[in-house]
Amino acid sequence: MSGERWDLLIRRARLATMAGDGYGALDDAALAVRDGRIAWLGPDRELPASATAAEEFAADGRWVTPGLIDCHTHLVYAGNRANEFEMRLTGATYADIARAGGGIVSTVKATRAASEQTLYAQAAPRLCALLAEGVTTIEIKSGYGLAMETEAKMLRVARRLGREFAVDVRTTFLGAHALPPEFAGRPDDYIDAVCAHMLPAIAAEGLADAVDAFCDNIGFTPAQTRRVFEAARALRLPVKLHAEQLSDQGGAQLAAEFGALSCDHLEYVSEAGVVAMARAGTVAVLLPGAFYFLRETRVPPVDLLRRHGVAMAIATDCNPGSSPITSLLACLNMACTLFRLTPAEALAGATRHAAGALGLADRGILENGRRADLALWNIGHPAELAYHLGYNPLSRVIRQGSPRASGVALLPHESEQ
Ligand code: DI6
Ligand code: FE
Repeated sequence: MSGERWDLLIRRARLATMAGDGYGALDDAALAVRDGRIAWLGPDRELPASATAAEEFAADGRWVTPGLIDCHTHLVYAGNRANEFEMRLTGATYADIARAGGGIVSTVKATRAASEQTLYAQAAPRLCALLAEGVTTIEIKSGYGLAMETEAKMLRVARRLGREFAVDVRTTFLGAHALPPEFAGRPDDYIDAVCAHMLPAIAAEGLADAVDAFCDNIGFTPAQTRRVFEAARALRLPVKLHAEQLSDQGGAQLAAEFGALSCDHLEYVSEAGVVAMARAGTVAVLLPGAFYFLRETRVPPVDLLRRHGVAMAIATDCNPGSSPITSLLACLNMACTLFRLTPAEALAGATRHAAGALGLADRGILENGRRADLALWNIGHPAELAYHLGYNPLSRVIRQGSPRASGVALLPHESEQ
């Protein structure tokens, strides 16, 4: 029998496979790729002698992890809210600013006024910052248009970013993010519009992979959220929820009832909410950047989530109001320092469990048959990915089996090889 013929073979690597608990570490390992998928991995000395590869390189002991996955972002928006940052530092709260007509609605004004090209041009550098840290899959939400055409505009920009940059973009329709000014005092009428017009049209254009809502005292009620979820279900779109960020609304139970992929934030979730998520297999997406930036004091109940076996993901929540952060590695650090995750939990949260939060079974773990989305790091131990703050040890990225170059202007490490 003739030997295997691979497209790419990486030798003398250390793998953090992220399979099972911990890092799933494999020392002195090799990993082979064929047709964009992992075709073989194991101890270097067990490589089949007859196997050949079109391209081969030695990782020289560098660590290989799954490509990072940022599973919760609002990356596409116009303008910024540095003025509100200043206001909050002199006493105003996030909720005060939102109630006074600032907050999300001020970004809505800027985003509505921006052309598609402007939105693209403002989002692209943020995306580049994330890609430079080894992100290979990113979720991007709408939610700053809050009208049919402007929500579609945001999602088209997100899709375009996915075409023009070497990254997989998953889009989420977040029409129920805030009440647009023209519906002031009429939230149920706005939810009618979301369910009857906006969502069906967005779905018909293929612009959304999932549907999200903001269920909170400054967002929408559980009853309104339920209607959005029913509309999503009718269109066979999976749901996720901004749940219990500022108060406990029972959003986690509601989302679990709809088999939600994830509940995100969760600072105020109750044990009943955690139990419901565990039963439904809903991932808890923790967003330490928003907790940090809003100077919150109530941490999500990490011990409860662990005890009930709820998978925890970590994401940037990149947005102009509560988390203007474009570093997933910084969020891994904050997940450990602020929420007391272990570095292994944090890394699993940006790989395998982030994949789960997006319903993507084909990535997030190094294993035969999974996508060959890989990040190579100049580190001595994978805990360093959560340990450093403001330092980027990325060496190179392989996406679907190919070295990443196209569309990414700033991969300084690419030339090293
Ligand atoms: N919670 C958040 O953290 C973001 N959206 C949400 O519902 C913040 C969005 C913003 O302030 O612009
Ligand atoms: Fe968010």
